[in-house]
Amino acid sequence: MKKALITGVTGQDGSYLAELLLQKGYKVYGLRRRTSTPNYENVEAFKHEIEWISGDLTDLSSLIEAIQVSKADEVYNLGAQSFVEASWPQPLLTGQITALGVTHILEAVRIARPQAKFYQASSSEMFGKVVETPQKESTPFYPRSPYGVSKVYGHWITVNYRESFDLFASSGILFNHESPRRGIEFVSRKVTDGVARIKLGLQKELRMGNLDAKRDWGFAGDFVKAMWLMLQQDTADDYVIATGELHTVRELLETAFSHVDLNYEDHVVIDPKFIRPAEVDLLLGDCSKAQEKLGWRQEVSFQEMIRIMVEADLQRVEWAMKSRLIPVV
Ligand code: NDP
Ligand code: GDR
Repeated sequence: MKKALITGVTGQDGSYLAELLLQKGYKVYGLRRRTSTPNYENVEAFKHEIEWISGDLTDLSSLIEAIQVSKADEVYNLGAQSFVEASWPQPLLTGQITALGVTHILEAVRIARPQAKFYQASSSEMFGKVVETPQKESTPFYPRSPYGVSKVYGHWITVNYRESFDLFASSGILFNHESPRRGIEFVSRKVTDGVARIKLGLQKELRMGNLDAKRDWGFAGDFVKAMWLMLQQDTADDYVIATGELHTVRELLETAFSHVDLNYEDHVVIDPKFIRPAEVDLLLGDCSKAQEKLGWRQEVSFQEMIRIMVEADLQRVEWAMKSRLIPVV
């Protein structure tokens, strides 16, 4: 039985990856950090199948212990302070987790289990300001936020450990991917949750930032398959994972609101609070390398994904109203 250790398992991607690996017959170890109220929302349905290990990406000894206990064949480093907007008010914390945290986990692998295969969750945010489009593995990085800068560090330290210590360390440069398990602050989920609340009469307006930002949005369930495929190769490498399709935030709003027969223009209010100090205007990926070498393909379209997310939020908000967890106004 193969063994995998996942950091960030309670997050969106970690939960889909854990589910995928459990289906494939892996023993899955999940690193969880201590919180006063544990949050298992994303993994609720299969949390008893996960072997939980306490640890934190800022604490090297806990990571060495996690690697020793799990004896993992595959280590997926998905843990991060992953919200771009929060990285300006919390740049040091972001750097400690999202940048230096990668060195911590790589050190744990190097010291305790150098034969393990390692996956680093790199990001299209590393491309930042448009230098070339579509963006591929060879496109130079120009990050535009403390988060993006931290991910560039995490990416290069992964490459460096591969070249210095001959570790099997691969990076997936993933473009935005969403799902009903997406954190509520990220734009897709903020919109689908807002649509559900407006449709069910809980609120009238949705306050947004830059509607002209363009992203290449895919479905998280498809993207975690690429992570697994990267660690099934004979050699470690870096791969862009994307859909190759571009949409504006405005199109995202149109798609989500029209699914419940509403017009976004009647509800959306621009709030300068959500305009970022430095914006990434356009991210569009070219994933031909992953298609050729990994045989990876996207399955869920943008429209289908937004439909799934709106439906899931309608159900969730309706249930919360019925259970009186959300007051009916
Ligand atoms: P989420 O924000 O949903 O999940 C982040 C996870 O990291 C959570 O499980 C969180 O735990 C954990 N975490 C945070 N801080 C620490 C810490 N100090 N030690 C250990 N674990 C910690 O992110 P996603 O699932 O969306 O993304 C997964 C990874 O992929 C991240 O590294 C992200 O930066 C990267 N990425 C994501 C993309 C996307 O579009 N989703 C695109 C490209 C890259 P807790 O539940 O306790 O908060
Ligand atoms: P991003 O995702 O910053 O690309 O990072 P996010 O969904 O937060 O923003 C996407 C774009 O939408 C614009 N936007 C808004 N964003 C939010 N969150 N809230 C708003 O009200 C709003 N209005 C407009 C943003 O300005 C931005 O241009 C995500 C994260 O998952 C990272 O961890 C990951 O690395 C990258 O995707 C790829």
